[in-house]
Amino acid sequence: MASTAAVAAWTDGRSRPGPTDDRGRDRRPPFVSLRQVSDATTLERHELIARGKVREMYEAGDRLLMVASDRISTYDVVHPTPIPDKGKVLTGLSVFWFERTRHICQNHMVSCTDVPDQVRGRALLVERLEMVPVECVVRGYITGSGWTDYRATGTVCGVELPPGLEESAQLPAPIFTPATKAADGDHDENVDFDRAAEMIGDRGLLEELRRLSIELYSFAAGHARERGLILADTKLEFGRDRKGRIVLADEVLTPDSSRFWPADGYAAGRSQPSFDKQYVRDWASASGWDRTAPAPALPEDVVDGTRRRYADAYERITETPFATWLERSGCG
Ligand code: Q0N
Repeated sequence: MASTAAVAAWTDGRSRPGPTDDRGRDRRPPFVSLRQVSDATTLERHELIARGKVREMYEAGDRLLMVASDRISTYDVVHPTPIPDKGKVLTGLSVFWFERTRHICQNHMVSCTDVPDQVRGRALLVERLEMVPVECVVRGYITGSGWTDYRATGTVCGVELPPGLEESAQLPAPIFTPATKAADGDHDENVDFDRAAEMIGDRGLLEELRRLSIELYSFAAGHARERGLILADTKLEFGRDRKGRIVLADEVLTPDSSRFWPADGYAAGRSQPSFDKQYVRDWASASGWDRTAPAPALPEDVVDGTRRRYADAYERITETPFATWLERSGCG
């Protein structure tokens, strides 16, 4: 895990000059250090085993504790200002999907209540697995790195697509486009099926993961579409338990692992606004930030607007008040 690099990315000093006003004053919002970010969690009684940009994994006996923070990233850089409740929304959404997709695949969730008070509502106790070192991406629409690769080659991860697709177009059928962590540990690299099969050393396993991934995507995309959201794509991770069974892991079908677009106003031929982050991206672009670390602190109205969008996403997808999650997980 690239923990040092990931932490450095959001604690960097401000070495580069930023935008200035007409009298040469720095227009950037004040830099907020890591220590001021409310949820830079350290759980005293649990060993940290992995830290991502916005999540941490801790040891918990023979199990693991997966903790979602309130940190938010845009353009791959984490902002110093947390979005209150974001970690709880993402955890509540993962639990919703874990419970709704059991008929398709077993998953690693053990409990959402048997967790330390400090992280209650945004942590899950999970089964410890042997992870399959491939990110299982399913795309129903052509965007992001898929769109970049398609424009260059007419294919994505070796999957040939019809000519003449427009940006954000729906694909004739969802496609499986595996990715692996690049050498820098930070970026994902698209790979074709053969390469991914070689990396995990078991072609039959990858065929089964492709089948499960497409089934999970199709189920979730149908559910989302009935509630006014397009699920453009999603990234899934799997592992194997002690009995060798395939188990769905990580977070699932959250705005951090998937692209949700409002169906209202969707049109191919351009990029689509993200349901959750567009507010932050629009503000960040207008602020003059050049999209390199450190990311600017976010003003209160952007934080509040984004927080509302995350809660809305939870309520739209689950058709349940967000307060129900807070009560169920013991925060209420
Ligand atoms: C694991 N990662 C990568 C959380 C997610 N059930 C599991 N058993 C063993 N290892 C893992 C899981 C899971 N899920 C997965 N690292 C360890 C993604 N992480 C990054 C940090 O936060």
